[in-house]
Amino acid sequence: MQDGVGGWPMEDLFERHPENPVLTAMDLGYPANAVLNAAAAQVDGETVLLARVEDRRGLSHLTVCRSKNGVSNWKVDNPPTLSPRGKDYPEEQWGLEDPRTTYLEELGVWGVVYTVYSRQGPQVRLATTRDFRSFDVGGVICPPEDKNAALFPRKFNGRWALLHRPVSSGRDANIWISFSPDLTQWGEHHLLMETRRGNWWDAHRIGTCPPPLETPEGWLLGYHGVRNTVAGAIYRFGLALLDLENPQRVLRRSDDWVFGPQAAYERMGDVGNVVFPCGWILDKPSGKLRMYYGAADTCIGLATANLSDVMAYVMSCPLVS
Ligand code: BMA
Repeated sequence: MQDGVGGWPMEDLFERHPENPVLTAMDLGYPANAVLNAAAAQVDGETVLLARVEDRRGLSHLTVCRSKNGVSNWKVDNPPTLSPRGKDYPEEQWGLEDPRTTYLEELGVWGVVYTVYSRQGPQVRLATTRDFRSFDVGGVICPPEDKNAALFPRKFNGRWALLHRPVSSGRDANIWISFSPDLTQWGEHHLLMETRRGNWWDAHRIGTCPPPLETPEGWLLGYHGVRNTVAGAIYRFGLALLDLENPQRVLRRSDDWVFGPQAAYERMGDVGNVVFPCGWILDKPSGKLRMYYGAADTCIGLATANLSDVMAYVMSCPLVS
């Protein structure tokens, strides 16, 4: 399964787990089409994935999957953890998608931002939870068309910060950063990073992947880049580094993608040629970073890296002037 077709197999920073895909629709214990694009957290000694599950209507909900080793024996919430709530919430009518979660130490809660999908397009909703068992579901914080949101874990000069991807019709899809005093009112919108156009791997759309990770060198930002080809879009993953105290400054950006569809389960599926990480977990004692990603919009894979290798790589990337 490991090697895909074509392409020089890169000396990947991230190593695929030999048991990939680690979670498939067959593991859910209820009928579903696909499980993909999961937020990830380490809670009370367990790996928690808040996974997007696409049902057999084509609509998605979010459900918690727990595992002691983060690889197998998933215990899956059934009924699902968060589902569209019916006619009083028309903004959710086409489903809930692609969550990212960040521990907000000051508040003692996990912030979860996810896409809610309506006739007017995708938007971002915020929920909070202490344990991934009960959730306080808040309002829509980014109106359509917006998605791919992720919170920073701490405030900057008294304001929370959010990465997200607003799009207006016919325009590029770029990463923005916004600020809020209370997680509810968001403003001070700033364009953070743009697509590179032309033949670049991140030519057509970019969006934040897992939430930014704090390191001594800066905020490690993982993002997906999309290139449209005559055979369809290819979703790959690259890195950038943001200034630690002023995250609206991009310091470095990788020219190359660091993770892309290679294995058969990434090349083939409902939407082939897609890797889409929404969560990573750092084990501080070992420095191992575990990244969970949607593969071909069908299943979930796990890839690991040493944070020190990732940082050495990102520090070798070109400076952004
Ligand atoms: C993006 C998102 C993801 C999806 C990807 C590939 O626009 O909607 O949920 O994994 O497309 O289809």
